[in-house]
Amino acid sequence: MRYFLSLGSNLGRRRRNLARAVEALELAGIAIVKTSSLYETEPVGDKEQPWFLNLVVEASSSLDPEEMLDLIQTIERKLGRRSDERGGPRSIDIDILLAEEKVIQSERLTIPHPRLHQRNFVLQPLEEISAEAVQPLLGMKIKDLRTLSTDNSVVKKLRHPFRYRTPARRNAKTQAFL
Ligand code: A4P
Ligand code: MG
Repeated sequence: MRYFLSLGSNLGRRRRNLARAVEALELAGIAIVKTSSLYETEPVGDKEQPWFLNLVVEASSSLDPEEMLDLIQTIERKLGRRSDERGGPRSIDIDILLAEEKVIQSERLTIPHPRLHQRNFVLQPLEEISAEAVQPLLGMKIKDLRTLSTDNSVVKKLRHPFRYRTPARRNAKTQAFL
C-alpha cells in the first residue's frame, strides 16, 4: 500500500530527529519512495513554541494502516518522544496523511488526516512530491487544496537537501570499516 507520511520536529536536533525517523522506517522494512525537501515552518495552533522542521515522505509497505500506526508510535517512543509532548513542542511527530484512497474512521485512526487540507506545512511538501494525489473524502487533488487553503502560516523551503542514511549506504560504510 502507498502511504504519505508527515514528519515534524521542533525540539532538540530537529534535522537529525527527522533523519533518524526515516531511517527507522526503512530499517523496519518500509520502502521510502520519495522524500520532500525540508521546510522550516511557523507553528500552527500553539504559537508560543519553536518553529518546526517538516517534511513529507511517500512510502510503500504491505502493512495495513493500523500496523503502520503501531510502527510509527514505536519509532516515536524509540526516538525519545515523551507522552507529555502532545499538543506542545515535540522531538518527533509522525502522522499518516493518506493511505492510497482509503477512508478510515476508527477510535485510533483517522485517514485522510483530518487537518491535512488546512495546513501549509503539510500541503506544500506534499505538493512538491505528489501534486496529483487525491484526498478521497474531498475528492480533490493536493495542488488544488493548496490553492484553496486559507492557512497563512509561513513555510520556507530549505535549500540544503534532506539526507538520511539508507541501509545500503550504512552497509557500505561498515564494509569499508571492516
Ligand atoms: N491518530 C488518528 N489519526 C491519525 C493519523 N492519521 N496519523 C491518533 C497518526 N495518528 C493518528 O497523536 C494522537 C493520536 O492521534 C494517536 O494516538 C493516534 O491514535 P499524537 O501524535 O500522540 O499527538 P499530536 O500529534 O500531538 O496530536 P495531534 O492532534 O495529531 O496534533 P496535530 O494536529 O498533528 O498537530 N505546526 C507546524 N508548523 N508543524 C507541525 O508539525 N504539528 C502540530 C501537531 C501542531 N502544529 C504544528 C505541527
Ligand atoms: Mg501525531
